[in-house]
Amino acid sequence: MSQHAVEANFDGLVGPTHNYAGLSWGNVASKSNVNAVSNPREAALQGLAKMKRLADRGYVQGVLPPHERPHVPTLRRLGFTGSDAEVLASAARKAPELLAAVSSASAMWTANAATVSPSADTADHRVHFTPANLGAKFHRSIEHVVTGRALKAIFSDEGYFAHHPALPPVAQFGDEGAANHTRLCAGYGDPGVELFVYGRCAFNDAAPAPTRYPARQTLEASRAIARMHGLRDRNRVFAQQNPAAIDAGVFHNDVIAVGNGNTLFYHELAFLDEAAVLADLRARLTGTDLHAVRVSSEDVPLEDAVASYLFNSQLLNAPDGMVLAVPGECREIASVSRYLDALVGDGGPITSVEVFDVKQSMRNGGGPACLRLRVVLTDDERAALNSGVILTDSLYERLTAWVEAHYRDELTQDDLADPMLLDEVHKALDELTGILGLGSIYDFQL
Ligand code: SUG
Repeated sequence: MSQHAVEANFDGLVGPTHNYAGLSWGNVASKSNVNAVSNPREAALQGLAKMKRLADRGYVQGVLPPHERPHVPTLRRLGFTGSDAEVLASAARKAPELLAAVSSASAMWTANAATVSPSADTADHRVHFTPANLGAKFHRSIEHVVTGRALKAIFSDEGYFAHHPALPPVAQFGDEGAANHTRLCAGYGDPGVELFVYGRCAFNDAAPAPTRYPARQTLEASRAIARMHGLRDRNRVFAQQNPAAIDAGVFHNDVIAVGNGNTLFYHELAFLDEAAVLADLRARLTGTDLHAVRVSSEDVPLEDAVASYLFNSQLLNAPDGMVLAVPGECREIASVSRYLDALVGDGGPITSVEVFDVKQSMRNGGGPACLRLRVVLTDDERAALNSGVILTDSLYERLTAWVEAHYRDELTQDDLADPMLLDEVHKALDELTGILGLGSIYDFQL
């Protein structure tokens, strides 16, 4: 039976150590901005402004907290000893690449936080969450512990919410969460089809795979999550990403496709077998017909799609159709800007475009869609969650003041070893868990 449900978007609040360390081979923006000076304050305020604009438009908007960085416990696990200040100084001297990795604010990209299956799709009719192991990159592989704690603190009612541990931390189960997962449905409360997109098959060496850049998500990981979440065959489709797209810098599927409701907006080079993906979706989607909005290479060459992050947009229901919330870079690239102008007038499902400035995040390869985790919730589930994380006018004001009080406006790689930075972060995050009503979720608090 279908219930009224909404899509809530939980954005990652950018952490105080946001920096450009060039940590993500395969992510063109991350590599090309290595060692640039970041502005954590501006980054966090850009993120909050995006959340506020969407909340003002009536969308349910939540906030997920940043993580404790630099993560000193990880440096200790890697053999650094002494006081916290000594650990930081010694890591900076002997292994600056490790200090950079444990200092990344990458938890801001909450599309990678977890895979979420709405209760309308799952066997036990609960919302299921699996934090992503993010095993492809060391700096991201340390996120799932605190992500899991935060999700449990927010969605704590076991009558409505089920939490699974991250998959085994090996490359064969590489899992990147919702960045490789999108859901198509008639209404949000109706059973839907969850599309899991993987980059390679881990247990089949003969299967096609990219040759230049890594494929982060495996078929085996996607299948395991679908099993854990209790999805039936009619509720899920597995599709392989086009290896050539990964080799062109499409490190997650959400850099080349996005779905909402009955609409899949994608580039013609997104999937290895486009026709099969569409046929599989059509065969399973009930109560509506699939709208495939296909962008050709002729209209938008793959490299323009990667540079503009056209597909890393949020596709949201609007009163008169759907709105595409795009990053500002889409208006700076001629082919993409032209395409968007034509798209809104073509009589299709996407009826408007809104531009968001998330430049600080974009320089690390994170657009509007990377910054949010979608959680479809029925009215009862929404009433059951910890509402301290839902953005209201007053929470927005408190968070803005909190950022202004605690964040620096400039951060370089050298600053990461500054013991004062660690103190600032602990103080800020301790205050934040109070503001959001999360209890203790950080190692330094436990
Ligand atoms: O995992 N960048 C992130 C960007 C994640 C984007 N998310 C989605 N597409 N959903 C990544 O590659 C770069 C950090 C640095 O280089 O400092 C980074 O981790």
